[in-house]
Amino acid sequence: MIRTRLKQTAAVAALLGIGAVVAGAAQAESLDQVMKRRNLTQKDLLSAAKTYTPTGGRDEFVAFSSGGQSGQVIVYGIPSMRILKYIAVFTPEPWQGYGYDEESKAVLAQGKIGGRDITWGDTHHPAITETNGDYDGQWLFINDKSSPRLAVISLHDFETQQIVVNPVMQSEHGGAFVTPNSDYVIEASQYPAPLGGGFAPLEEFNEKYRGAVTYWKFDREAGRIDQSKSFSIELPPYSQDLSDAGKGVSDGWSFTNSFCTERYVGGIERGRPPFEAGCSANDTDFLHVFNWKKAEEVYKAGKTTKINGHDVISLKTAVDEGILFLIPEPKSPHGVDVSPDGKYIVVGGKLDSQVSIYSFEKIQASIAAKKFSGVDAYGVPIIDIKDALHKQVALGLGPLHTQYDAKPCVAYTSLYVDSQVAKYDYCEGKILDKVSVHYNIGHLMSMEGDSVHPKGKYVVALNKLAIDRFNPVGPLHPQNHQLIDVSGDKMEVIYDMPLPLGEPHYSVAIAADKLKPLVRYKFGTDSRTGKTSPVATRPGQERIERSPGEVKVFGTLIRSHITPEIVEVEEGDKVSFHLTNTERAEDEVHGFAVSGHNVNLSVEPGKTATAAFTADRPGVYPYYCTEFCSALHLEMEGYLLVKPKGLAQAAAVQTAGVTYAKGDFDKQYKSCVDTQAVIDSVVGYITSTNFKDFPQVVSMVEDATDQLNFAADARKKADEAAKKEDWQNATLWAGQWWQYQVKAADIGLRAKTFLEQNGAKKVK
Ligand code: RUQ
Ligand code: CUA
Repeated sequence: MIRTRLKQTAAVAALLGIGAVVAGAAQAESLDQVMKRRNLTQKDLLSAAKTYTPTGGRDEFVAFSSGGQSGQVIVYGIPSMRILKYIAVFTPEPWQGYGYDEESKAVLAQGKIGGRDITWGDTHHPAITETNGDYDGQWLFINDKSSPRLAVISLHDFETQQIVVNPVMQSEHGGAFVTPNSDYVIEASQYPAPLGGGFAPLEEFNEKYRGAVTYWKFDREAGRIDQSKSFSIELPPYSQDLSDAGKGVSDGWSFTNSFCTERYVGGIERGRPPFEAGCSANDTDFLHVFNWKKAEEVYKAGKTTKINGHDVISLKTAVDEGILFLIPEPKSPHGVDVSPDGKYIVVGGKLDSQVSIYSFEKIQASIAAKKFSGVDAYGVPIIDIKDALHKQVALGLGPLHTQYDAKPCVAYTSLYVDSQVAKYDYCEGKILDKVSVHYNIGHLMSMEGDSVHPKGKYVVALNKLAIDRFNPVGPLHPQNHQLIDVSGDKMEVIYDMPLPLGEPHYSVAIAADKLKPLVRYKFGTDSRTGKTSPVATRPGQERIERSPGEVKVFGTLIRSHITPEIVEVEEGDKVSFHLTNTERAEDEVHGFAVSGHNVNLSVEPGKTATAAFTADRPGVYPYYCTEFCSALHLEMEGYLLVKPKGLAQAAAVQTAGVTYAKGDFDKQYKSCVDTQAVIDSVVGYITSTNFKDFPQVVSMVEDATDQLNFAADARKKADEAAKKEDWQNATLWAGQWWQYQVKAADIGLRAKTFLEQNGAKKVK
């Protein structure tokens, strides 16, 4: 039966916050009592105060962390360390509809290798686009180490828009690293293999196996990597590792280090000592120094070989043209990080106790004087380490990665074996401080720490093991990101954040105010192309198009209904639902799930997304909205009816079992009129303020106005039915009128609260 008027008025009153008084709470605990009960020290309180972010508060920095084997990117705030989002990149993720709607399936399909779906990725190194060496907050890149690929993520909507497969490598690690204006995204291979794929026996390792470095051209206007303007350089079969682009004085150059320059091939089962023994036998490996500007000229001059349609500068050409040089670097090197001014290149050695700091000026002097100590087995000139080193600093065991501080000459290096972060002066070669972390730190991240203007303040330790830091959750432990306050002379660990999603490798943090993400999409946007979708549908234009064997549904989503609500197809039909969210209200996302068909969409305001499948099993399949979007979210539902092939036309849709009389209509009508009075008072309050100075409120008012227009329309239908004494439809339409009123009241209240909390002024 229809709700009583009393119930309805109470519901609206509750919405408007005119509720009963809550019973008095127990006496609040004092700070001292809480400290005693939870065994906290003054230092703990200080850490809490440095990281605690009160409700509604925002973070100063936003971090983008690799999600490791999850194939995603993790976004969190600093200093609160609150996780804000997982961006689906290489792996399907149903909440975002990624891999479930046709638009994102097209992005994932770009990442197929040899026609095979690769439904995960091993993400390692994110990079934010730079303008003159500063983060600009527009785009994010991340690599997949396992299947050499690179993804482009838009920071306008935090969605993955492109995946490119490396055409020559079989694995990679040294990506993604950007040049100071993001003209190129660097990706270096890891384990050598024949370039472009294909088989070669391990006996021909030295002749047929190769490494490579790819310079992916980034087209800023298009927001896409332009594969036709990208090129690679063939490299010796060393295991190339991390990379970094030069900046400032070293702009135009890039650096990639390596391990296993022994070119050792293991094979325990063949009676050979393992890779790890043979690959760490030498005292030094090679830092690769590239003149990429020169390489770009050589590529543009056409001095390349095509491999899989991709331009590759051969090793011989690279040597002849002065593009590639090698410098020894000690003991299983790992990270290579160029200083903010571009003058120094810091290399860590996993089996070393010191970092090696190379001077770009000295490297250039050796190259200019052609002062080489010899060539490697492939004829690449080698610069003597003594001629290139600025300093070596003994920091501790297992230095890996380096990040920079806002203060000149100050750097932080992770010490994997010692489980410490070392802070030091790399100009003078002096240790300044050390702090213990938990445990076995890999990368570390300072704020904008690989740009030309690092911001200091915080360093995050990205630890490889958590061991005893958190409540046990089984043998697979969470990862541990530890926040370190580096604003004073002594570094202090102030927060432990467990990360339950893959092993994060590198991460980058940007000042939050540089990010300008969208609140809603322009009407009908295909978020994966960033363009207006050809299947976007305006309200009132909803339709079902049929052709033999195919049914296309052009629908809309708005609180709290899916249009159309009933879709009938025949067994075997190819069905596609093209759904547009017509909301303008912030955060009013609708989902769309169809029982038994592996369909879930996330349709944010303005977005158009498509679910497509073959209706191959006759049956009745409810579909519904999967986001709790409104009070009648559960009623945001519909039916997909899949008729057995050849079944005669079904009868028209029956109405529900309840019948309504004039009394029901009158009750409902009265309730709507009462509700209108409440709405009018809220509207009166809002319009009496300077609400136009608050863009958020303006958009809420627009949305409420929409809802009230819908309400007026439903009221008209109720009136018309009442005139014909069709009490059934009159009552139902009056009920719908009330639904729209409730939505308007809900938004009105949100606007009112916002105005009250943000100091709106009375203007009339
Ligand atoms: S990795 S722990 Cu960057 Cu892939 Cu060093
Ligand atoms: Cu839309 Cu729930």
